[in-house]
Amino acid sequence: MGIFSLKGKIAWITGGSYGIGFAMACGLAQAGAAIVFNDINQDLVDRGLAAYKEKGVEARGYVCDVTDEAAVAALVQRIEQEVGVIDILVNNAGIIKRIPMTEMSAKDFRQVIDVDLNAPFICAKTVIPAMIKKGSGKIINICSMMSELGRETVSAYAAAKGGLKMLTRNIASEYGQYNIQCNGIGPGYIATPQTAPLREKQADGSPHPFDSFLTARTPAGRWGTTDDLVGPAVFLASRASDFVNGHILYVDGGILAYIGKQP
Ligand code: NAP
Ligand code: GCO
Repeated sequence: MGIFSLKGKIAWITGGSYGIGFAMACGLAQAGAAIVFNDINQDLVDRGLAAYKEKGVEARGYVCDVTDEAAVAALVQRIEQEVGVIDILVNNAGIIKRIPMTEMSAKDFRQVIDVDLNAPFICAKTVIPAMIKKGSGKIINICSMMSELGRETVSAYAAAKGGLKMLTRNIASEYGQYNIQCNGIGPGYIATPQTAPLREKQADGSPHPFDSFLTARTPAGRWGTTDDLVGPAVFLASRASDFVNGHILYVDGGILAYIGKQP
């Protein structure tokens, strides 16, 4: 089997009904992995199952709120009974609330931290013991441009994704000795439902100001697509990355390298 083969591996993608998680899961399946995903309600899980089936991917879907530690523990136990030990965890589930910080409630701030940072901690701590017993494991945390940069209205999200970068490095530090690699993928701006508000056409049909700004700020001159994340996910899930640990792989078309076009 090639170094990118995932044949015989079981991959759990959190929040994998659509968007980035769905695309990465399909890529991992194409590389040979068995796919397990969860989402927050049965409707989303059913939507995901139908979408995977349409892609020819035999996925198993479960309802689970990844912020609920007991529910995650029960889900992992069920996956281990019904499918097997999880080899690859992709902490993909995430939310964003775009609110100016001084207008954001502590409740809203905590909710973003809960999903985007506490949940990856919960899921990782739940799968690691079996990975240690198995003698190997891959954890991929979906970070963000906001793991490195700030911008107006995304204080909670940036705090969470910045924390997720350091959680990634700490898991790599603490569990690398057990042949567990924990890395991050930092997508740039990707066209998914989460960023749809930033791409909405204006009333006069002109592009959203952020859309124009972002495209000019990206050397690739375009928004990313979910397919742009598939190769990086397969790489970090495969033995091709067995000596890569604690690394955040930015898939951003060059945004982080670029000062921006002179007006
Ligand atoms: P998305 O379209 O909003 O999908 C996120 C998925 O996670 C949805 O299915 C969502 O379900 C699910 N989810 C949310 N909270 C959950 C919970 N408590 N338990 C279980 N599932 C939950 O987002 P996306 O654009 O695909 O992004 C996926 C990941 O990439 C996120 O971590 C995001 O922060 C990150 N990211 C996105 C971009 C981008 O430009 N799109 C760039 C960098 C990083 P619901 O439909 O119920 O919310
Ligand atoms: C925003 C966007 C970004 C993207 C992504 C960038 O409002 O700035 O939603 O945060 O989701 O995280 O990498």
